[in-house]
Amino acid sequence: MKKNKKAFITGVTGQDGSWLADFLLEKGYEVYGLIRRSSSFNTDRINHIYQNPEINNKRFFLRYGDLTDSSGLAKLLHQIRPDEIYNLGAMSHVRVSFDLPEYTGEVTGVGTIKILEAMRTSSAKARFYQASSSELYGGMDCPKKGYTEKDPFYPRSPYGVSKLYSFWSAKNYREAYGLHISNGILFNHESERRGETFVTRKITTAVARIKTGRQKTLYLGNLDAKRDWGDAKEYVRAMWMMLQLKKPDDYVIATGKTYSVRQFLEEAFGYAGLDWKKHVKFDPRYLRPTEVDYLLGDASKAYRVFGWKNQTSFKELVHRMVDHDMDRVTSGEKGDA
Ligand code: NAP
Ligand code: F7E
Repeated sequence: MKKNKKAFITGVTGQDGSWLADFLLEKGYEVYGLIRRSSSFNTDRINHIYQNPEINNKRFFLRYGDLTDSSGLAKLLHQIRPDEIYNLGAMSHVRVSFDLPEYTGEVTGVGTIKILEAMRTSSAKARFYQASSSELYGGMDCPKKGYTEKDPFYPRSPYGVSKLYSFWSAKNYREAYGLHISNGILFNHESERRGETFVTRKITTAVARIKTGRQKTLYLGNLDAKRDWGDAKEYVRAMWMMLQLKKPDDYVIATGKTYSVRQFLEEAFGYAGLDWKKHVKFDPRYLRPTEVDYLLGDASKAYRVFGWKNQTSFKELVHRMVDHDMDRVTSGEKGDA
């Protein structure tokens, strides 16, 4: 009988990790997720898996660890011997990275070397996915059709700089040791599981609270920034597709369309029958010392090589998130989807 493939996911409690765990379990994988010890529960996004006795401890396993703890990572990879490793763990908030630059470097940058080293010494046959980001580009001199894998990087935050270190570490380990390592350069992707401090979910949560009389005002920073926003559920599929290729490489994953934060506001509030101008106020605390003004990605290489293409439109994504938050607020539910 053919054995199930084993996947190891760092960041399994995050937006992407949780969607990826769903996706891989559906495909028949055994999934091992790295979880940080926390004084309160942080498993909202994976409770539906964790609390399912048919899956938990049969094909889904949580293991304590941290990207700053190399010996723990090495021990886990040695025990699990995964076929695929998805390095999604990170201090992923760009604004917060200006407050915690050193910590962000430790986790989002050096953490990648720690898990790459653990892989090299104990699971060299595994395939490795590195969660790289459109923040690498920095938003300047964007080509008309969007950034491709060939465009230069110019990160504009400690988060972006840390991801740059990880991107090049992943590439270097691929070239130096012949390992199967791919970078997915993913542009912003959102969903009903997006953290509530990122702008899209902050808006859709506020729409639901304002609509039901639970909140009056939404405080935001720069409304002019433009982002290429896609659907996280589709983006985790691209991660998996990259690891199924014979040859590792780096790929942009994006929709090829860009919208401003203001346009997101118009769509989300408008969908709920509200006028955003009556509710949104400016708060300079949400500005960044250096902003990424404009992001647009060109994912034609991913389409050409493995047939990946964005399916969900901007409108569909915004409406899905508003619908979810309306349901959540009206049913008094606390956690994420
Ligand atoms: P997220 O929701 O913020 O999740 C981050 C995950 O990393 C959480 O599970 C978190 O655990 C974990 N983590 C944080 N510090 C850690 C540490 N020291 N050791 C181990 N795990 C740690 O992020 P996401 O949106 O799912 O993004 C997934 C990855 O893709 C991240 O690397 C992010 O930087 C990158 N990325 C995201 C986007 C996007 O638009 N979403 C685009 C490009 C790249 P806790 O739950 O314990 O905090
Ligand atoms: O900001 C502006 C803000 O924090 C988007 C991460 O997943 O995607 C994400 O990083 C834009 C920025 O995402 C608020 O200034 C205005 O221009 O939702 P965000 P991000 O910075 O693009 C990339 C690809 C990643 O890799 C990251 O991990 O919205 N904005 N007012 C605001 N942003 C926030 N968070 N909060 C505001 O109140």
